[in-house]
Amino acid sequence: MASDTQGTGSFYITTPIYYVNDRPHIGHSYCTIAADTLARYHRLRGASVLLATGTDEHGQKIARAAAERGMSPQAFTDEIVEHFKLMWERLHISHDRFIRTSEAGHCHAVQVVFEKLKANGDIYLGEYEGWYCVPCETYFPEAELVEGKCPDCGRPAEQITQPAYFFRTSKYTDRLLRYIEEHPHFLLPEFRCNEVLAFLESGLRDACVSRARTNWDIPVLSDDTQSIYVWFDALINYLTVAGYPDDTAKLDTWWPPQVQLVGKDILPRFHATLWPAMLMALELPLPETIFGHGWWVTDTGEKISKSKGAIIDPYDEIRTLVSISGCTTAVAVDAMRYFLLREVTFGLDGSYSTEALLARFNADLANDLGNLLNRTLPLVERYLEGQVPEPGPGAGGLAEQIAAARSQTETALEALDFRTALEAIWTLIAATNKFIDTREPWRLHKEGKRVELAAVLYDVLDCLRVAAILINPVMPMVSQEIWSQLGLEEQEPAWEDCEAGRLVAGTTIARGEPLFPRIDLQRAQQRLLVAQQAEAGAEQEGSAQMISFEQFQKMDLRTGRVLEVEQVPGTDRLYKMTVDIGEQQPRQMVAGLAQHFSPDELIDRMVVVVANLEPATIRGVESNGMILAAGEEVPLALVTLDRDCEPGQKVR
Ligand code: ME8
Repeated sequence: MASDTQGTGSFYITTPIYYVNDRPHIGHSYCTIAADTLARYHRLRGASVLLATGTDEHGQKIARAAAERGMSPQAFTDEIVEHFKLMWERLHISHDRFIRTSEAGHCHAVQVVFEKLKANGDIYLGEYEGWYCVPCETYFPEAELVEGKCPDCGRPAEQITQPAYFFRTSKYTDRLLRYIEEHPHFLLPEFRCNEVLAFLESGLRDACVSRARTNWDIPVLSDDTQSIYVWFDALINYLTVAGYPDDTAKLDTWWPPQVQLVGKDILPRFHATLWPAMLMALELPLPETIFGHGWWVTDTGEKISKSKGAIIDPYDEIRTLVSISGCTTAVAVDAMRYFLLREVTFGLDGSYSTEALLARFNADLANDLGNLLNRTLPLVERYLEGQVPEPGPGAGGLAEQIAAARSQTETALEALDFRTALEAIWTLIAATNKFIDTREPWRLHKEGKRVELAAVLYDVLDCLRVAAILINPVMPMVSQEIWSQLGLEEQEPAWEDCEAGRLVAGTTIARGEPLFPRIDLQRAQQRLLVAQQAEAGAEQEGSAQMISFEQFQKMDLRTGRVLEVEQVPGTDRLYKMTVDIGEQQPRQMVAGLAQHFSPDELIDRMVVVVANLEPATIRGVESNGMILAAGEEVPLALVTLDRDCEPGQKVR
């Protein structure tokens, strides 16, 4: 369970540090929004919070990406880092620290850890023989490859043999197993913990933690032939942020982290094994909870990741929401934050679609929360001169619902179950809407029941106030907006005020524009469709010069022997040719070679033929394939073969 600081302690929470080989997408944003939500929750409860995120900048993958752009790795990472910083600003991420692994202080920390473990024998020199996946920056034993390919990303792994340093992960297997069993909240969710246990029970192999010296990794201080493996370097960022190794006072305050959020992809191999083993070797306490969240895929089931290309930019989605609904950007950002945390149970995979975002916007935000605010404030203006009334003797009708929503939200957030937390808050919102329906304040007004009317509207406003606090960690801007519409601008929201009856009578409300304009879903869907079609068209145009490997593979190129050549009657340019391409019958083809090649130059020549070109009738003669020749306007040279081979061979 994520430690409950009860407003007194410190709360250190981390996200993974993201690779900078490309721009941030919805997957990174998901994890960072979840971390931000917990950070905001604990701040509201009065804890001192350290929310850290950042970028993982070393390694061959980054060096290659930089080289492809003709840039130095430093210049390249400097540029990409800005995309991450901008994205976090746009998504209202309240990080206290953005760490880059290229910072001098971090390089120092990594070198200190390495030398320390080398000195105590936990790091030793050996020989690495095996397979390495460059895009994943991961070493694999042969047995783990899938048909010679990386088991994670499916791309070919490279075989390498080199002297390298190893970390004695194996030595810590049993201790780690025991630790996990004794600390049920160490690895969450539970089903992922079981996966890790299974992984551990097969025994840990020592981890290779260095490679031949490169110019874009942290050098091993005591051996100038070696650089430190990027994962070893990256994991230490969590220590650097907390002041390791020199700022011991800071380290005392912040170490260990209460919560470390990571994607399920980097849990078993790194955060649940290598990382705790490194901490054990350093004799440092382990994090309280490491949570492996699930994966977002597109609604066509494609993984959303930088290395695979199917990228969803959350800010593009936010802009779409603004243009379709007419809400403000700040509200749309919060709607996206809400959607990501509400749509899927944290820990499980989810499929992303704009339609689902719009549907949630309408159902939960416009119809439930927005409607509650929009129907209540005008009643207060109309019947109560825009002032919060006295609670009155009949008040407190929603006190139980408020208490339940608060305690359920707390329990759920402590367990990192954002979805259940939001469901609890929405139960309160629904109950309040229903309360209005059944108490009918308009009727009370008509019947002149002023005290009762005041009591009902007080309860509703009080619930809105509590809801604004409860949603604050997930939707800080919307919370603030509701807060000021309730006239509470002068007051700081605090978690402890999630209690019925704390709204001060006499407060003047300040009704504003509706926050969540309702979307016409049918029209929106049509707009999305048109936009998608336009995008697909643009993509097609843009890629006219390029074909994918799959497209290339669709071409059936084969060797052929020219058997017969004769002029197509009535033309200067065309030959009717028969070509043996290894099939039972030779093929007939029409080719524009007549002005540049005599029949004798062609007969018996080996040529290359496109065998699966659609049949065509040219000047009345059927043509079943095309003979390749060089030359843009006129055929200058035939594509022939430099060695003898049989007709019908595949050309690739
Ligand atoms: O692994 N759905 O960095 P990375 C949900 N640098 N979350 C996703 C996601 C998706 N489709 N795609 C990415 C690295 N993520 C290392 C980490 S930490 C010491 C080093 C999130 O840029 C998810 O949290 O590949 C995942 O763990 C993280 O981004 C990996 O980002």
